[in-house]
Amino acid sequence: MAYETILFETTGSVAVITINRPKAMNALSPVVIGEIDQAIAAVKADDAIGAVILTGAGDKAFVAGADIAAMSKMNPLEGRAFSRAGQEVLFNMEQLPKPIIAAVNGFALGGGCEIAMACDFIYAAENAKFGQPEINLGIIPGFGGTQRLSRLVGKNWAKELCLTGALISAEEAKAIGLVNRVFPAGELMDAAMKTAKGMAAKGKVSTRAIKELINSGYDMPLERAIPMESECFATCFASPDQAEGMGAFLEKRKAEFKGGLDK
Ligand code: CO8
Repeated sequence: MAYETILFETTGSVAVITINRPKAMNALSPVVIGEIDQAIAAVKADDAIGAVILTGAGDKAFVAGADIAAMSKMNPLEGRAFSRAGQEVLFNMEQLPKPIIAAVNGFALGGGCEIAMACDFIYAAENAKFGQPEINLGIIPGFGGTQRLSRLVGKNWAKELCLTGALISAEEAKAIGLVNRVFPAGELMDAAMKTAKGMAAKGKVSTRAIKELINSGYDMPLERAIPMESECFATCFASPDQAEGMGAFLEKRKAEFKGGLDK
């Protein structure tokens, strides 16, 4: 598949999607959004890929937001269509049965922070900056920022970031729970790749179940969410990975998970 605004590469079982508009700080235009969606669909369809890294080209920006030049010409209906299209892509990322790491290598602002939050977790370079500065443009976050941010860091931090438009450092983002780990810039991709490879080698049925359970159970009352875990736990016993994982433990060898994943 030929892409115009992203790079799509695979290293063994890991796909790396790089948003590639460094001159525009990797801003998300409608074309970028569409191409990320195509790349996610390609990952979903490819059984050889077990994990994804999403990053930005260059050393300044992960994604500095939705494309302000493109948005400046939108009427309300186009604005809503753009917002909905972006939100659908982020849902597709969340529902992908394979883990996605956001490797944030610079500015992750507005839509950039939002797309990072739709990944399963965020690794950041020391120079990364996070923020929801839409309020400075007379708009609000439109790719889920008011919702995912508060779920990740709590209502008070979400309000401070969205209402002030202030940027925070990678270390501050880690302290409030937005970022999992911070690395020197030159070590970010190697660290993300190591974690992605490790996750890609796990059983696909267990990986899918864990991602689905944590995402969908998060907003549910515990008494409804916990039984879902039992059902998924039971399903794991239908996968060859369960026999392999437990067999390998008992035989004191490393498990080799080969179970498939129905799409
Ligand atoms: N969109 C388009 N172009 C951008 C963007 C952007 N978000 N960010 C940077 N650029 C461009 C600049 O215009 C500039 O282009 P040129 O060289 O042609 O003048 C180039 O990238 C380099 O940028 P700067 O010269 O500004 O570089 P600095 O290092 O001085 O500053 C910053 C970097 C701090 C990242 C600065 O560029 C900035 O503040 N960018 C805007 C950040 C922002 O406000 N982001 C939020 C956008 S709104 C949004 O994301 C809403 C999401 C939901 C949408 C819902 C749909 C309706």
